[in-house]
Amino acid sequence: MKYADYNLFGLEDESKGYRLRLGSYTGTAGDAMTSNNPTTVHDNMKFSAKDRDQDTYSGDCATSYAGAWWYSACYSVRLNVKGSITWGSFCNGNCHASAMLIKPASYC
Ligand SMILES: [Ca+2]
Repeated sequence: MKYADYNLFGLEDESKGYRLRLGSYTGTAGDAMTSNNPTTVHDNMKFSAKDRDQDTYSGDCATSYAGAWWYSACYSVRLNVKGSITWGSFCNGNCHASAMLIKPASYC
């Protein structure tokens, strides 16, 4: 079992496409959400769904890869795809389960 802990998990509002804003990473799984590669990064991406293509790819990542996510073009992480969980170089479709745990934080 490995983990990735981001000290901030924020989403912008609907008018900004529910853009993801992650804080600093600590963990053992690798920082796969904030890659420097613009084609696979997730931090600072808008949320795309099959009926709402907001990724940076010419095609539609959510349709091509069976699920909504904060796609770029398209991904290095997929946690909500049955039978094909992916997290960077740690697992590529061969992880058995994932969990996202989020707790409220105060802003200043
Ligand atoms: Ca697109």
